[in-house]
Amino acid sequence: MQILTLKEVDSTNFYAKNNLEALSDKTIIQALRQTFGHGRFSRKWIDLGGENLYLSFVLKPSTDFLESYSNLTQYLSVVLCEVLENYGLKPSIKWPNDVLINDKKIAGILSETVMQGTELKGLILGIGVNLNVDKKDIKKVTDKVITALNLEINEKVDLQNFTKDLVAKFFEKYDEFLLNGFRIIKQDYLNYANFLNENVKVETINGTVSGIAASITDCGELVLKNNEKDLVLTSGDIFIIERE
Ligand code: BT5
Repeated sequence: MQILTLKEVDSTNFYAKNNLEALSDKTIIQALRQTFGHGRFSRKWIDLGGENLYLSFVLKPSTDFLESYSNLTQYLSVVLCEVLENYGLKPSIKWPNDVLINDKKIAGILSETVMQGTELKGLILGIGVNLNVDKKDIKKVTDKVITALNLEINEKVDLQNFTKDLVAKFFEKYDEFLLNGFRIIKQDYLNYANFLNENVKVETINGTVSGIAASITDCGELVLKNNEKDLVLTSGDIFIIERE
């Protein structure tokens, strides 16, 4: 495992994709600044200063696509919650993989798959975590209530130590996770889940659906009860949790 640190880059995910051939399995690309960070569906990941975490795991597990690869974002969200707990916090997960502190978003995870025909060339698993943000810059993210680790614990966070802990914890159970899939982290994931039994609205590629978030399957899918029908959602985005 190797960490490659860049002073500034458009996006660590772009860098990893553009240099994929030359990068070996389990390389980490970390940037101190990111000028064009992105999330899912072309959304932006905003750089809130140089002491935050922006990195991508370059993973080249095999040329076939295993089901567990599509749950790596959920695996990483559990790993991140465990690291945040060491700072005395109570993190939660909003399906599928947003990590929140007191309902405020502190991190984002983005997985991108590089295929050549039917052959898997690699998986790029990007993560951004707000570690040290000036209070006045929090409002730079206008469409969401967000937070940063330093604001939650009232002290500066050491970027290097945080990175080391996150990366070490990620690789602790990574090989086991690839072999066994979501079911080995399901209980941990459920312990962090903040949406079960709530009324939720989920944006999917086929439109918005709503219902009660009833459960999570052994594959990490969300089961939504909607007029007595069960909808099983494999991708999407909870954007509203309607608490009574
Ligand atoms: C994500 O997308 O949350 C995944 C973000 C992944 C960022 C990392 S940074 C390293 C690597 N390189 C990249 O280019 N990307 C990855 P999504 O679920 O689509 O959420 C995006 C939304 O998060 C935005 O629309 C904003 O509402 C919010 N957001 C943007 N910047 C944020 C920040 N710094 N902190 C908290 N929320 C933010």
